[in-house]
Amino acid sequence: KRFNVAVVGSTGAVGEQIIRLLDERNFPLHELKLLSSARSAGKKVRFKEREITIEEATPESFEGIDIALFSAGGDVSRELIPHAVDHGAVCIDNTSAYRMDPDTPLIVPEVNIDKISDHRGIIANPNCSTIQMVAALKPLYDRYGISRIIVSTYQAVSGAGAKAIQEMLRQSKEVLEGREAAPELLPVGSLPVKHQIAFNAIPQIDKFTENGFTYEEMKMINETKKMLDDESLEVTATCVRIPVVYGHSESVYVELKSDFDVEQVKSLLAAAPGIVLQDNLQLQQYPLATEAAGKLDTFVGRVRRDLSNPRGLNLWIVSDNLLKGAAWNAVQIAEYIAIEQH
Ligand code: 11C
Repeated sequence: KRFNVAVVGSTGAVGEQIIRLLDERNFPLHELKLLSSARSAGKKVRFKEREITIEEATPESFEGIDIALFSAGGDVSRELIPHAVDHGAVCIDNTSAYRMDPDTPLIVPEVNIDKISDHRGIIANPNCSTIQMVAALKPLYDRYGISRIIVSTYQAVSGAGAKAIQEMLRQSKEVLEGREAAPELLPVGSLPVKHQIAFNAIPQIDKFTENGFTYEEMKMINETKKMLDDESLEVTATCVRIPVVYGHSESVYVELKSDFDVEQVKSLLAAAPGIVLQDNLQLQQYPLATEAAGKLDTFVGRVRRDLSNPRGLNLWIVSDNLLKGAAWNAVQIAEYIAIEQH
């Protein structure tokens, strides 16, 4: 079977990667429809020796579509996904709109592919910083159990979109030329106060919720519990934006429920699907955002036992936030749907 696929948000940082992956991985396509806001409609995109003209996404765009991949922001998803579902499409949503909806499975294939069929037309793709963390922790969760996770993130500007990349590069140039860096977008486009990202670290990703955590931090907490199907899991997160273009890095401390052997932990990680262990201290080998950029895997290193808690484990987890953190996880889900419906 070949599928009619729509990509909503075709010109965005994630949409572009989705289109590239569908092409490179030879997804069984019948027709590919590229959709966007009215502003980008009319642009042409090269796809397998031909050009596809981007069309404006409307409720009628989804007639005849089998699979629709959304990455145009939560508001667009909330508005258009119900129409796409009415037209019979299975929607893979890359925004936070439906992630915590009890009827919507939240899927990282390496973690909970068994839940992929439990949908009513919508499958949610988790937040980028959550995806790479749960992908790496799942083999440890299954083998030892996890009682507590403490994560601090070092997140790339591309997570905030193509404009944030430009802002970081522009500010870096301004600082290097001895001028004042003019913040225009980060930390959050819609909020009035802006901070310099060049040569800086901003401990705010997304807006603040009432409890003092940001939405990004709450996504890591809530989505992790949902995917591991464990409300008793204790999770705390501090999410920080740093001047890196591609690749989120995470310092993760976990408390395991049973005794572990560090070498066995490394073996489990090395054998886990989608995980690459990079941990050789003699060679100063550990995951780096510059090396993870452009790759589909999640990289784990600096694996070591905590000095005060023998069941505490420290890890450094890095992945390309636009790929495993977004486009690749979504295309992987689409590939599973294609196999299922074959
Ligand atoms: C960031 N994690 O790095 C965000 C981007 O809920 O899909 C992804 C937001 C989301 O800014």
